[in-house]
Amino acid sequence: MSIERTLVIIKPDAVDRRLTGKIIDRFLAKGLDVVAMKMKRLEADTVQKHYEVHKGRDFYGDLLEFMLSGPVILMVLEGKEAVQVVRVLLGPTDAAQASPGTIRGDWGLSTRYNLVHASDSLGSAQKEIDLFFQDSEICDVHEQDRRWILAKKNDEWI
Ligand code: 3AN
Repeated sequence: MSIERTLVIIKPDAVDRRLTGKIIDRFLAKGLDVVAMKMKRLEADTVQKHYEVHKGRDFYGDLLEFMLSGPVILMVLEGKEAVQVVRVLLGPTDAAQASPGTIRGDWGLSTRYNLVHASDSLGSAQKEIDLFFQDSEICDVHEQDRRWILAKKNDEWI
C-alpha cells in the first residue's frame, strides 16, 4: 500500500450541472487530500495531448468539443492507493453500467458526458499531472496542514 497522487478533471457537464461540490466531497470523505486545484477553460492542444490515445476513434471529435465546451476543475488528489480508489469512486466509463453509490452511477447520464476523468494507472497519473500542473502549484501536505483536524498540545493529540 502506498501514498499516490492522481489527476482528476471535473468535466464541463458536472460544472454546468453544479455537481462540483458533491463530487469533491466524495473524494474528501474517502480520506483523499486535494493537493492542487484550479478552474479553467482548457486549450485545444492540451486536450488533444491528454486524449491522444483516442485519436482516430469515432467519438474523438465530439470528445474534444465537449471538453472545450466550458470550464473544468483540475485537481491532484493524494492518498492511500489514490489511483484505484478514485477510479472505484467514479464507477465505469459508461454511466448506465455504474452502480448506485458511485459518482457516475448516481449522477452520470451517458458514456460521453460522464462527469469526471481520473488517471487509470500510476504511470498515466504522473504524465497527466505534468500536463496540467507545474510542480510549484502542488502543495506538499504536512502534519501541520491538518492542525485543525489533529490538534496537538504539549506533544499530545487533543
Ligand atoms: P475513462 O474516462 O473512464 O477513463 P476512457 O479513457 O476510455 O474512459 O475514455 C475517455 C473519454 O472518452 C470518456 N470519459 C468518454 O467521455 C469518452 N468515450 C470513451 N468511450 C466512448 C464511447 N464509446 N462513446 C463516446 N464517448 C466515449
